[in-house]
Amino acid sequence: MTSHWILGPGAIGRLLAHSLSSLAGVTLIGRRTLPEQQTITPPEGEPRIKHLNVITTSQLLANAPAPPAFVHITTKAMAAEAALESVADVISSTTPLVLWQNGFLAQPRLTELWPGPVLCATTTEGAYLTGDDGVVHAGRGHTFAGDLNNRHGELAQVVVATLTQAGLAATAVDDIRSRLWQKLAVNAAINPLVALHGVRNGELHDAAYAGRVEAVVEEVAAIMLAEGIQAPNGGSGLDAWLALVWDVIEKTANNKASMLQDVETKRLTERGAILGPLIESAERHGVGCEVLRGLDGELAELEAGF
Ligand code: KPL
Repeated sequence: MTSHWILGPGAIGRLLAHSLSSLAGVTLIGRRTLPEQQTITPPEGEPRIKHLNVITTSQLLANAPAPPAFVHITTKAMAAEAALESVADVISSTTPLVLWQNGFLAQPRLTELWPGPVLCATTTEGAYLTGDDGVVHAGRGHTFAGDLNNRHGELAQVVVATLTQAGLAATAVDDIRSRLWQKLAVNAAINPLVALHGVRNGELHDAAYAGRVEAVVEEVAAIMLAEGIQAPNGGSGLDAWLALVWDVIEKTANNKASMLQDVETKRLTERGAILGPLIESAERHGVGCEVLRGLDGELAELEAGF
């Protein structure tokens, strides 16, 4: 049986563990002890309890199981590198990694750092935790996977075939970099504003926020152009980016965005992985980014109080 290690027992990590456990050996690894009896509530149907192999990093290091065929990293962006470091001594340096982070921070760093193949995944699967022993698979989505240098297409095919067989529809792509930046653009337009104002995504339509959304998207569209990222849905320029952002806001109107959830629970946000690459790119290309810098500063101030 192929074995998959999953570093990071958050919502996506646990969804992945439940899904893959029917066809592969799965070890779910976290920093603290979690129950082995884990419940998943699928989008359709009743909650199901499963026994998962859930262990802490210290337990893994003290008594490492056979090395895995794949390591999935499902931590927050800023914790991905440390998560990999924590198991690097007990896996082969040729082990393929699959990175599931938001933004564009962990992906280029680990692609450069890790000698083995590094795939990146971006998903629209909806999932949230209900406690230490439960995850709700709130909505089915789609996962795209590929590597930043397009050198591991066959491996990406293997991974997406496994995911699809496990019930998580997935496609291998040769433009994962653009897809990660497109998701980052949407996250930058929604996450900081809802987190700072404590509102659900749909409230960004209100007159109090709509202008700020458009100001962010204006900067983001100029950065994407400079960075050579294709505008979404075959469109071009600012209008295409605005249409995408408003469409996501509409479709996720009732969502509490991930950054708002972080702020509410006084956890550090992913601003470094979402706003960081945009600001860095703007500076590199000489494009204005005062609005993005302002949001980053406001979030930094908020986080300083945690
Ligand atoms: O991906 C999201 C998030 O919450 O991080 C968005 C698109 C903003 C939906 O809530």
